[in-house]
Amino acid sequence: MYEQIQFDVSDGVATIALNRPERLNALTGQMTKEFLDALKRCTRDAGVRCVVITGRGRGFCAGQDLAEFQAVKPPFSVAEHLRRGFNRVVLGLRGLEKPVVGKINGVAAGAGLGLALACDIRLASDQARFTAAFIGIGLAPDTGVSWLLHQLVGPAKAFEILTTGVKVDANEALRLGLVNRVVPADELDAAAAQLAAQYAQAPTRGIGLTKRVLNRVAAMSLAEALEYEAQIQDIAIRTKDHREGVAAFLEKRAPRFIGE
Ligand code: LHQ
Repeated sequence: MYEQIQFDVSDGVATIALNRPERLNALTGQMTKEFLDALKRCTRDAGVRCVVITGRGRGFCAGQDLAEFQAVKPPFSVAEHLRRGFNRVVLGLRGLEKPVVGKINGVAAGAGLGLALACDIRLASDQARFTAAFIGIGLAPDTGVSWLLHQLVGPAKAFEILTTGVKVDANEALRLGLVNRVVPADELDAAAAQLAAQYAQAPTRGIGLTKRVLNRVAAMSLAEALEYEAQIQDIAIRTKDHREGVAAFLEKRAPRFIGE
């Protein structure tokens, strides 16, 4: 069904794998469309309770496919290209009310860095590298990289990463807070599978509402955030998983969350 990504759902975990390994999974128009379609399926399918984003081969994603971009004929609006493509991908990942695990198997560059940073939690192989790459071709950041990087590492480090084009290795990325965990390359599959399985049995609505809160409070005052948390808790308190969690605690047994 897809040609440039692989999409698979099993045991509540959807995996979207970018699949142009010979180009380090550089993003084409077709790949972006396929990715957006797969994300839509993840949103609609209540059986999907965790999404894993990864790349096939030795790269995670090398950003915009520069050969495809070079071949585009004028007149062409890069702003429209971004609005229709990468911006929707980033907003789709952040707006999806399910946990998104970035399984960062290799280099993440340019828009590929944006894709990695738009995931909720990142597990990186010790072979992963992170580079903004935009400045290498004379560009400013896009695909949310300015905003996401600034949030994760602060303004000074973000400026350095964006303007020097430095390649940040996996251990430095861990130190900076760009990734949550680094594992040896041959342990990445198992570590990501374990984390995804844990999320696929977690209170999905509670996680989705947590994402909603985190997305919104960044632009709020403390007083506004307190009020927004109160409103969201009013929703969370009505979920079946909340009732199950409390019941399990009182009955001194493990909870069985169903994602509702
Ligand atoms: C590629 C690419 C690639 C095509 C590796 N395209 N083939 C938005 C809107 C409009 C315009 C532009 O961009 C954007 C957003 C962006 O994403 S801007 C940033 C675009 N990306 C880059 O500038 C990164 C370019 N790639 C690299 O700097 C390196 O390939 C990295 C650092 C990612 C990896 O380096 P290596 O591990 O040394 O691999 P490599 O360079 O040998 O790449 C392997 C192959 O993949 C190679 O092809 P070949 O035929 O020689 O084996 C590359 O040409 C190809 N490839 N990135 N973005």
